[in-house]
Amino acid sequence: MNFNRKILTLDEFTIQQLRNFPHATGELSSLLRDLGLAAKRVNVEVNKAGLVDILGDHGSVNVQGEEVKKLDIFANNQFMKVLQHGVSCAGIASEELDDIVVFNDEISNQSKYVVMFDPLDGSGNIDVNISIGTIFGVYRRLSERGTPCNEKDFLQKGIQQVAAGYIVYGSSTMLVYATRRGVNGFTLDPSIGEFCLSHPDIKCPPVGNIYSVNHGNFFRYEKGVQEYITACQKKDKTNGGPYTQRYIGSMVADVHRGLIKGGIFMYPGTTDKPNGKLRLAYECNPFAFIVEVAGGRATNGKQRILEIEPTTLHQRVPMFIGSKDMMDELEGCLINN
Ligand code: P6P
Repeated sequence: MNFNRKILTLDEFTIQQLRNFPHATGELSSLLRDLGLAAKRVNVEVNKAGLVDILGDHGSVNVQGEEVKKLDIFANNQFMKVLQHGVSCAGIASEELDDIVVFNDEISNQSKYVVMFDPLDGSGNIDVNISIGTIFGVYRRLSERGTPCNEKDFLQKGIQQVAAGYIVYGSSTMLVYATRRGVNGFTLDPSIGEFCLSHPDIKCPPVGNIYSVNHGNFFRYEKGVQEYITACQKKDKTNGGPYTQRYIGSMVADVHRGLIKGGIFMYPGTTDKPNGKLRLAYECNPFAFIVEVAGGRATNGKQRILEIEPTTLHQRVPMFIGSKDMMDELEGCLINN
């Protein structure tokens, strides 16, 4: 084992990246460090969720009409506060909040970025100890610096993201983020309380053997999706298989696995919900940015997720994301039906 290998913390890594771009202001590096701090605070509560009265329903319902777990609220507040008290963010949008939050103070109004996040995705799994996660996307604001940010700052195409990432609170806690320069993963070392670079320059394998979809909806999917799922089931040694089906019901965990090992994750539209369930702004766009930078693809079945023109803050889109070759095969099935 190479004991001399320098372990880069998230802070050291972002500062190193900053040194590579002398003209950079450091605001993005500062924002990413702020998100890492909030993630560490959320991780503490997620890890002891079974021990304190932070489990269970909060009794309220969010804008999605879903029961809000106490950890949802805690996570939302941690990410919102750390960004509000930082120097890089003018405002946020969150899955847990009906409207945007404009920080509207002198320093925040001068900030360059806005952030959209799902503070705790997969929260339905909290009580049964299944991996959950935080997802975020960072945009350069369109509104004039020195003024409060506004709704238009939060209705940008995903292609406009300057950075995107997620935290997966799983067997270990990892923070993965992408800029246009690449995707890097950091694993939390509890002994020092720091995210340490563990997965440098992540590339999504062009093909994998895992397909991830909720089979319970099979007969409500469009024909092309049914055809692709059936093709996955028919894979064997003679045609690039066999494939395995894995579905955790926690998007962060399912997509993270595909990013690292290769594979495809699908949350298609159904006959009763043609736009599916996942939200464009703070679930689909961040992951589409990350996976595309890593060499994969992400579409709604018809166009790149990153090219979709948002119309509302919480709009839902069908989501297909993962290894390039598997996405190409899916596209063939969709076009032919
Ligand atoms: P279903 C979790 O609630 C979530 O938003 C995603 O994390 C996950 O991929 C999806 O919903 C699971 O939805 O309908 O398959 O249970």
